[in-house]
Amino acid sequence: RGQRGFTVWFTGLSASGKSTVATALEQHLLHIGLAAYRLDGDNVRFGLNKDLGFSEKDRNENIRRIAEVAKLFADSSTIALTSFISPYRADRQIARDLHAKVSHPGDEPLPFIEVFVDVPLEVAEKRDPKGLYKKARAGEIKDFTGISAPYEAPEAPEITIRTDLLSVEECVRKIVDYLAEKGLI
Ligand code: GGZ
Repeated sequence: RGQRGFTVWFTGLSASGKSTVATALEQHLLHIGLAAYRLDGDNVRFGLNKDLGFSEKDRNENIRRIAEVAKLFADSSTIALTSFISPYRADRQIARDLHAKVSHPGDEPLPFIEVFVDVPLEVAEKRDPKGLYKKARAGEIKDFTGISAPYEAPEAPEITIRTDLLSVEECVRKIVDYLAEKGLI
């Protein structure tokens, strides 16, 4: 049996470090010869989902489509890595349930690993690499996650990483160790 696909679903605040860790994880997986593909705002929100904004309804639809695409990648034996805020618990549950539902009779469900990129809001706000928190505080961006829109932290993520306490390499190691322990890689 060859490599099976699965989805690693990162969730966390803006500037929590999702994309940084997902990118380093992708590099690691490619380096050890596994097919991995990262979905993030840069390749999804400017293409497939360019019709969507940041209202609750649009975020629901953003995540729904991303979950469908991640599942297609996983179904093609690729490791799908998604890095979106995905602030609503119900939306992440929909993504998880979608992976549990087999597309072809007799198939195994596709594993779904939720990674909570957990940093305190103060840390993310202090990083503020794009100045978005500052704008949100000033009222120049409405519905900004953590400031004027909710972030519902996961209750039972497979993995939690603190990017303010661990290095990027240590975060990747923690995820890789989990995947190896589960026999996924
Ligand atoms: C949150 C926003 C917003 C609002 C623009 N709220 O740090 P970034 O810039 O690069 O990543 C954030 C990204 C969030 O898009 P997602 O598709 O991950 O969000 S969700 O899962 O909630 O649908 C941020 C930028 O877009 N951004 N406006 N109002 N983040």
